[in-house]
Amino acid sequence: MRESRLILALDVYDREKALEIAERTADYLWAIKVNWPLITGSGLKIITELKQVTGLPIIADLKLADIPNTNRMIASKVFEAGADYIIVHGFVGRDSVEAVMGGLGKTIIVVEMSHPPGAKEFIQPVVDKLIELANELKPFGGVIAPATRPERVSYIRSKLQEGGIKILTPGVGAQGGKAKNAVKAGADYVIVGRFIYGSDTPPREAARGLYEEISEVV
Ligand code: OMP
Repeated sequence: MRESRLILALDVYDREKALEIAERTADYLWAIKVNWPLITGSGLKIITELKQVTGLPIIADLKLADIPNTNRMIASKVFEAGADYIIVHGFVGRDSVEAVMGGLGKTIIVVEMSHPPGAKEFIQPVVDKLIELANELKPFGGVIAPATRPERVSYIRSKLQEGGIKILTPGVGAQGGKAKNAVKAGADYVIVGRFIYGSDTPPREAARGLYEEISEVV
């Protein structure tokens, strides 16, 4: 089986539900992304449990956007819990991102967001600066770019220097983006939540369908 490029966005509150969805879909995933809904609903220990149960990399999507000391303090506990990656906002500045990069795991920087029209309001005008920051701060886990706008993924890909900076794209399914189009535009990974755990199709089948769709174009 080809290595997966699918990341499950596990945005539920409940521990048992999260573990069940993770177990059922794990065969078709590269990683699991945990966000505030699950951390506030089930506690930080859910990161440790998900890692033990699935053996997959865990991305903590905290979108950290604070002063360096606070970013560092939060990241340290989250890496200790077993997270392999943490998502941070770049717009707060280089020092705040570097504070997270000094930790145990890897950092993923938000370069452009998926939601219309909010993403266009403040972040899109500074995307070039955020790409510049990403190019300067490597090595790290990657950048976030919008699957809802594949043309922006292509643009971001064209501006990122060669050398292993991965692009992770949310916005497939519930937000209207297509996995295939994001990958064709240059995404390395596709992040999907509700389309997997919140539709009529059982989560394992939905994950398998996305895995196969992505495999057709890579
Ligand atoms: P679904 O819309 O249910 O597939 O979930 C998308 C996931 O990706 C959620 O966890 C969002 O918080 C996250 N996300 C976005 O949807 N848009 C972004 O611009 C950035 C992220 C993210 O950083 O993962």
